[in-house]
Amino acid sequence: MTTPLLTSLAAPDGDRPDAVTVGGHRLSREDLLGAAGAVAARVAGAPAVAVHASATPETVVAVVGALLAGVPAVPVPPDSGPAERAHILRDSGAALLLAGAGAEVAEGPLETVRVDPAERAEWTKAEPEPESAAFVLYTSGTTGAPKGVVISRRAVAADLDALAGAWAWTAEDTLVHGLPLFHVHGLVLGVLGALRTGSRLVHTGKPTPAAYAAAGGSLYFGVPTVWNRVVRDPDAARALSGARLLVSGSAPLPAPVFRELERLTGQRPVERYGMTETLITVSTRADGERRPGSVGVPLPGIRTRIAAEEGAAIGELQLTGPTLFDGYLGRPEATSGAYTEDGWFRTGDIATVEADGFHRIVGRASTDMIKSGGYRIGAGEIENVLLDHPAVQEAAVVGAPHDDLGQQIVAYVVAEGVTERDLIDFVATELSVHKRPRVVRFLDALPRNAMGKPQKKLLPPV
Ligand code: MCA
Ligand code: AMP
Repeated sequence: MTTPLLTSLAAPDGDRPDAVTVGGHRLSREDLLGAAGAVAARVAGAPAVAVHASATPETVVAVVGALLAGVPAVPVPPDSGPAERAHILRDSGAALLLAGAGAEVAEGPLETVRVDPAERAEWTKAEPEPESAAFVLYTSGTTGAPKGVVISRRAVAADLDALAGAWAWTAEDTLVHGLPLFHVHGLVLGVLGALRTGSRLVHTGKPTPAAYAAAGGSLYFGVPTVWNRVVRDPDAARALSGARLLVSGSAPLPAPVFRELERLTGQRPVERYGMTETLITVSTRADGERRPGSVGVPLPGIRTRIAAEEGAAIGELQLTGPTLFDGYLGRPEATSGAYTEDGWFRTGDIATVEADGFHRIVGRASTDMIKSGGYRIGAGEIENVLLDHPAVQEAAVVGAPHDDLGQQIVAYVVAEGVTERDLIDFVATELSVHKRPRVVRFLDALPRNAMGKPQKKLLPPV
């Protein structure tokens, strides 16, 4: 039986002044609970609350405050462009926007409530039902605008407990990372995981090799791009030799980066696999073997299967278990489409399972889902913005292999009287900065099949 999400949040005896450090600002657990209590009092009863999710202590206080009050938190990427932001605020049904005093928040439809980490108020109400929503996290599909993924308190608690077991993650640890606070990786694992296990948290603001090296942690989280940058800075990498566990996830960790990490730090990184919709479901373990290119075994409670053609060993990875989401907000058809008839979640990832149960993720079923720097980006969302530009007649967006980012966003367009820079900047005016194409290629026409459907596989290489 999973304990409620926030039960272990209260300050233990001998509360540390630096239980949570974000960008150099320190909070004890008592500080955090007091400030979050003040937020809870303000937001209680709201259907949902948006959070301007910059990498600041205010974001941590806002999210914990919403969780105390039982109000689903909707993190809004702080760099999101107007179209994306307006969509998230409207679609989520959020009644308020929480932001730090110093945050520049664009005028919008919602009242902005300023969060002050120095405020104190006691919150004494009972913990909300485990089945109630903790978060609505917006994530891209292959087409259209991002969908709100509803995640229950029970799913979060179950996932964090499973990970704590797999990684031997305890209150003795100091977790270090600098990932964004609006996704599962940085926010759910990287903040709530530290709070639930009781470990200290050092958020470095940005996930730079120098900041990781200086933080002196025992447990480090990074996306493969972060680990790639760490191994390119051998002094920073060597400074991590004393850590207990280096964990990679959100995208495939290239085998050469795995080996370089081992050479420079003396440790083989733990790789784990997850999705916004499922949380983390498969991982190598602190007490188990870690292999390059392998994400390990299902966490306790998770069942996996490969939906392969008769006789084939490779196919779509499908899952069931207690960490799965409750559906896409307001989209019953998209939700049911994400499941098989017999109730398994279709990840859209292509995988294979070795004889000893180790899982390898070998690709995505759809070329329209891009992973760049660990960010999930839908090709369709960018194509729609490009097509809104008056000079663009046709657009096809793909993820092309990239040494540092895993994939980079490349847009192929049929357009006249416009430059590459114009189009990159145009996308950035509507969507998050990381959704900008890195490269724009101009074509006379998109390759199409006999039915007139664009053929992305026939696009010329970058
Ligand atoms: C970027 N830049 C550009 C362009 N794109 N400039 C001109 N044109 C462009 N098209 C700028 C950036 O704004 C930045 O500028 C500079 O170039 C470098 O950008 P970049 O190479 O992207 O590096 P970065 O800004 O240092 O970011 C790398 C990063 C970041 C830190 C690894 O991608 C990141 O935080 N990724 C984490 C994503 C994540 O948390 N995903 C988890 C999803 P300037 O330097 O001026 O800012 S959750 C998930 O996946 C599941 C559940 C799971 O399994 O975890
Ligand atoms: P997101 O919803 O942003 O969390 O992205 C989920 C996707 O990230 C998955 O469907 C996978 O394609 C990818 N992913 C996450 N972790 C890994 C990993 N360790 N190896 C390969 N792909 C991963």
